[in-house]
Amino acid sequence: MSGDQKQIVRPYGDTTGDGMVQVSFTLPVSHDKRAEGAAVQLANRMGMDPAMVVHAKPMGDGFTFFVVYGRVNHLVDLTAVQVVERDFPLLSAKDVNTVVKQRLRRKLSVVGACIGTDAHTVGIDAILNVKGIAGEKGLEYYRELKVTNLGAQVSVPELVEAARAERADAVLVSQVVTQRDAHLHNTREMSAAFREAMPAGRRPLLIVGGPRFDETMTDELGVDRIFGRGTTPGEVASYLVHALITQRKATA
Ligand code: B12
Repeated sequence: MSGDQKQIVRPYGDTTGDGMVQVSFTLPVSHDKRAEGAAVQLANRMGMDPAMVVHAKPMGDGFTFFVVYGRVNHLVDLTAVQVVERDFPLLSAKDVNTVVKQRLRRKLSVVGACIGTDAHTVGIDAILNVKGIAGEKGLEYYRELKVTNLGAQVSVPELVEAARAERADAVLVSQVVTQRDAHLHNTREMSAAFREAMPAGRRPLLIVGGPRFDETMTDELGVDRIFGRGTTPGEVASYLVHALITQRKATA
């Protein structure tokens, strides 16, 4: 953090430090004056005062979507913010290939899938497919990585079996749907299955990703790393090298 940056901050809307924020939500009521009043009441109870409905749109029968703009008095203490910082160096594809070739002396095997009923494959494909994302090629592009992408709606037993057959060094799971915490349940089921099926030391690195994961939950979910929205293939490849080769050798 730079020296002149404040430690305590508050939101900025029209003028510095005015505390103005904007939130959106849907209420199960038809759109009328009373519905807008209900939205303001909710915003007030959330600590926004004054609060103003700046957008309201009927969402089918009996539902209204709102955008509310208003002031909060809450402060943010930047020194108390907890996040997972990247604790490994970002490597180029060339460097990843070189380290794997020289130090592992075989291809590094990666098995990926969307598990449970989740069919949102765009995220895992962005990480694995050659096409990649954000101008970066996916892991299939890396000469020294062997990628097996199982696709959508893979069951946990199928995933464990594929990881065994491919002698996976790492298993990459994507979970996008979060309804009823499906992403958390599925991830716990997956990590428990790997722990049961394989002894410690033989277990592949377990990595999950998706836009709504809390990256600090690795221990609770029994995984080695969580990647959130905006992840790029280069970050994942660099982490694989760090966790499976560089760090492992250093601590061995
Ligand atoms: C495309 C899409 C679909 C497509 C999926 C096509 C496909 N082959 O993937 C289709 C139309 C099939 C679909 C269906 C459904 N969808 Co949909 N869908 C989306 C949408 C519009 C975009 C998702 C996407 O592709 N993002 C782009 C990728 C690149 O981003 P990403 O997934 O976040 O991935 C990045 C990171 O998260 C990370 N990452 C992700 N996974 C992994 C894994 C690893 C290992 C790593 C390292 C990193 C990583 O890296 C990626 C690259 O940066 C979202 C809304 C939105 N705008 O996000 C809704 C959304 C995800 N869908 C939603 C829903 C509800 C559904 C349905 C249930 C709808 C229905 N009633 O039928 C079905 C469920 C189908 C199923 N069985 O899963 C909801 C989920 C809500 C929730 N709370 O869970 C969303 C949020 C829409 C909404 N606002 O309601 N959907």
